[in-house]
Amino acid sequence: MCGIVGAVAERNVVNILLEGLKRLEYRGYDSAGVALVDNSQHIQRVRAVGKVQELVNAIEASPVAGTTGIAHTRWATHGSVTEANAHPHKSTNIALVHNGIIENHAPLRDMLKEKGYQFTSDTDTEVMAHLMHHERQSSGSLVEALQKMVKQLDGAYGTVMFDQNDKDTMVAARSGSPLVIGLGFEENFIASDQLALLPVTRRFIFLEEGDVAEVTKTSVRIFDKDGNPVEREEIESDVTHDAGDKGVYRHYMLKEIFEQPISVRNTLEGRLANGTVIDDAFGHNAADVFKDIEHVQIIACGTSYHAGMVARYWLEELAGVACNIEIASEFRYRKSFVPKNAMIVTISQSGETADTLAALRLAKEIGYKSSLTICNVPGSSLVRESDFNFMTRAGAEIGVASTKAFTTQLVSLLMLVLALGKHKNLSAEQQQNIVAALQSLPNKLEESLDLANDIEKLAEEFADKNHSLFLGRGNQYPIAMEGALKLKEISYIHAEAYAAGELKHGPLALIDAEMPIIVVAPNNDLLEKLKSNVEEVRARGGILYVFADKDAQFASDDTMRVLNVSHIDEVVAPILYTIPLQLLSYHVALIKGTDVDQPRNLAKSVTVE
Ligand code: HGA
Repeated sequence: MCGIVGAVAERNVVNILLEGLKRLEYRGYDSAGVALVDNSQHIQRVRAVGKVQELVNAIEASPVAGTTGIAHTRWATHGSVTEANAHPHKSTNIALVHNGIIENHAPLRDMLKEKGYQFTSDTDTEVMAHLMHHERQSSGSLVEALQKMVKQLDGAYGTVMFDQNDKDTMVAARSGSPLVIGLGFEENFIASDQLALLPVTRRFIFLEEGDVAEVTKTSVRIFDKDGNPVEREEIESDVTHDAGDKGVYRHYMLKEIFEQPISVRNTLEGRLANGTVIDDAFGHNAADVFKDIEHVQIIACGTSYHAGMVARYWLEELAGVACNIEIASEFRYRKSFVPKNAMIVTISQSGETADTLAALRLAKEIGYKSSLTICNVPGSSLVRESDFNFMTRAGAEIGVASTKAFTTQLVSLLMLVLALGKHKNLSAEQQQNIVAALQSLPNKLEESLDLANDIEKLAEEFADKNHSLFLGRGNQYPIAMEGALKLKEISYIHAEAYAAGELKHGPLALIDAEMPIIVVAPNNDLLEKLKSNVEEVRARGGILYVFADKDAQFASDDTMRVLNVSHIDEVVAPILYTIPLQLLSYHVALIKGTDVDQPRNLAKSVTVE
């Protein structure tokens, strides 16, 4: 999603801004821009459609410089992808960037037009620039104007701006979209993600909901939502931008697929002892709260939702804890029943997913007893707003299509099953078995990566297809869903997933030789049922690609290609079977020549609803 970088310094900040934007590229965007001011007190603005490199090229062709500047990568929500709609937006002396959506932009636009303001874009954001200009006329300072301006907004914003007539000051406001201030020596910064500022500082202040800030070279003043001056804690970040380099890999996605054995080791590290998960792994005193939990409500979107679906099978079957799962964008807009002693569990790679964050806030309001987030980004909004957090430790994930974030979410959720189950149905022996299965996982994941060459060959048969069907049963059904999502995301092939038992209730009508059917078939209690479903497909001329346990006794023939996956304890099988499906999508996309790391229309961290 959109990214923001801002700087106020003695030196020319243009390269700091451009480097910051490059570090935010992984989030996905469609256009980019910068606005700067220097002693001439005139806003210099450059915007370009496409990659940050297009903006860099434009600046090389006609250089701009300034000691104060703001920059933005846009992922359009209102108004098409054009240079005129790219941020920063201007209103005479004001330049402004914005992440989020202003819901009352239409009436504000009408009101501002009546006052004589002329609009040059179709964005919701431009109303903020003009409104800011309007309020500036009657305010003693820029920050006062911003405080008056945000009171008139409905919707979500992380916004940063400057006034060419007050050139050493940036002001910013946060409501529903994250912002972090980076502290330097006689220079200060602001960004929507700390990764953007790691080359210039490690000292950060995270703005809280409703905060308004004024940032100069030597000072930071923050006001809360009621306008009171507040101190926010300064944090020394230990985040590393290890993902800056693709190494030997052609794409970040492939690198991240191959990193999974290490990522999973990191997720497990220091959290298992004496045959179970250590009590404080979920936070100090987590066990005191967890022992009374009778119901878990999982909230997530996209890939994280699929991780949550697997967790529902585990929690009910192993821990004996009732579990519901719902997509965040649905949960947040309906009245739901709050069960007794219920905990809300949110899952998000970025910790900034707008719908998930809104769902968490709603859950707290309507009476959930406690909250836990499973998240990959320390210090993110979900982490800060939840009672407990469990970091997945996948490392920065740059590929837009999630891979290692998903498998580490699954590992984290299985550890949650241990943490809750030890107070419920899970015997010491079962806990030990799960721990042993988890510990065996990194090596098994390494073995499964050896399938890459076979899968590359198999992918050739997919590349000219327009549709595909993924089948699984039990806790492999969500893995089939995740496999279908991956294929859609990066190869643009229409892919659907079905619980295999549902085939005869409709989708069998679709089967023909042009519709590859992908089946995940571990050797479990449901194997015989799954084999019957496979036969139903074969009887109708379908071509099958089966990822099967080597003891499951599937044999390749004219209508069925079988790839054997190492045998693994059933409880962690969903994690293992994810890998071949990721590899399949990757290789199909490669053959199709799509943009694997930044698929069209998609963004990494979905900070708008
Ligand atoms: N609504 C603004 C900003 C969009 C955004 O934050 N995307 O992540 C626009 O459409 O320009």
